Amino acid sequence: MNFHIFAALILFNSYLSNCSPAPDSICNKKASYIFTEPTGNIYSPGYLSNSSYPEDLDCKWTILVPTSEYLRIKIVDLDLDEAISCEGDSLTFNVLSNNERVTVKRICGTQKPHDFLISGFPLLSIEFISDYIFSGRGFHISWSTQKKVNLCKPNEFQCSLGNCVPLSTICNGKFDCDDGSDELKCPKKTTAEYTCGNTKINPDTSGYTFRILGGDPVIPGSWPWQADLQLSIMWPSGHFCGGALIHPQYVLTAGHCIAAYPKPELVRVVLGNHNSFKKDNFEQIRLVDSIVTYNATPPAFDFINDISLIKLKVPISISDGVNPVCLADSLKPLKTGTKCYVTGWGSTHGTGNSGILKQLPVEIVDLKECADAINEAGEVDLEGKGQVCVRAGGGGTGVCSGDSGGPLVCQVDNQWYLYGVASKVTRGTILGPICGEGKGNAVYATVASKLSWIRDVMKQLDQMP
Ligand SMILES: [Ca+2]
Ligand SMILES: [Ca+2]
Ligand SMILES: [Ca+2]
Repeated sequence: MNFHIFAALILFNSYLSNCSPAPDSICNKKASYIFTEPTGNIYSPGYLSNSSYPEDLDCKWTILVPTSEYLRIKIVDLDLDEAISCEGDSLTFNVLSNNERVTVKRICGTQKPHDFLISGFPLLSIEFISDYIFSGRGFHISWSTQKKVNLCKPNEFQCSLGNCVPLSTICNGKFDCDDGSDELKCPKKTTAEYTCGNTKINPDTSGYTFRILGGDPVIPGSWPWQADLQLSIMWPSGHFCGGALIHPQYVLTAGHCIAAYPKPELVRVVLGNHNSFKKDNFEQIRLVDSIVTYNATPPAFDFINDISLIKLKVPISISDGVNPVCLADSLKPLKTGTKCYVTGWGSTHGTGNSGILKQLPVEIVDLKECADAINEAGEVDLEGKGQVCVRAGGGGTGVCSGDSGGPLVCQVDNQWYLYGVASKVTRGTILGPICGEGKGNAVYATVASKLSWIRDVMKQLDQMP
């Protein structure tokens, strides 16, 4: 073992186990079992004896990667708790970069991610944590080292997300990769025809339920512009904000959502999503080409005009469950009392259907009457046109953390128009964010006041090579 790797190991692990006992038995809070073999398997405790893993685990394994080789990780089997940010049980992959531990992937749930490569780092550390509720079958990981920086066979193309498709499918006009990356470097095609604000599957707007905090699950595909912004290192969800598809290649969201994750490579956008933990019929994953924030360069944003525009690397394909919404312009002003809808995967605080897209009917309320939701200095422009306020039905309903960036839509002449993106959905308190209190007021950044900006940015970005 050369000195550099040894020093890196010391940094990685506060205590090094001696490399002898069976890996399955090494699982205490201090030691990390170190593998130096070119291939091998790692199992969660109990996996090989068909029993679920114990509670309160913190297991660590480290794999050394020979210089100028790459480490291929395959998740052979996976059965852990599922949570939006894997806050229950989780499997985390860390590398050491400039003497700092950097997480490259965190997974949970039961949906196996594609194989992935660790390249350019001398070692990989894997950490498995379990909490006190629910244990599954666990996991089986296999690894191997290889000399080529590619996961696919010679006659295959490697998609950005890591799966392989035949070379003949590149630029054939169909999206063969989950993320559409087989159609990325192709001569530009004219954009597919579509009618904005059109739903092939109609949302259920029959009832007036008072219960996204307490909201009702939607009919899958009935809000076809709903975008799910996810942290790219997380799997299967990593949801952190919502968004609205306004063109096959553009999504609007809130500026403050992007402020937290200001680089395109940190964000993955999913259209047609319904259940955060299962693959849905209409689902299309897209990576991000660029992000532009109104009035600011991320990570800064404008509290009043809280909007960012995301350009996707590859346009989505229009389907029954994925279709852009129309942009509201000043010719369609909102009257106080208009009934509109908000949608999102935001926090439900135990009101049910966590991880499922929910809808909530809201009423447009006068901004000045909306003071309890926007009482923080510098965050409100009561005279301006940058914000619109909505009110849910009361009784602890409303939008909440995680709904930010999501759409406020109203139906005009059988078409749905985007009037705003969720900007201020919680009220900061010393106990943490509160939502759904009082009448469930929430502030949305208006779209009509930023139409010319949106069009200018799209024009500029489309002219870029
Ligand atoms: Ca658990
Ligand atoms: Ca293709
Ligand atoms: Ca899904």
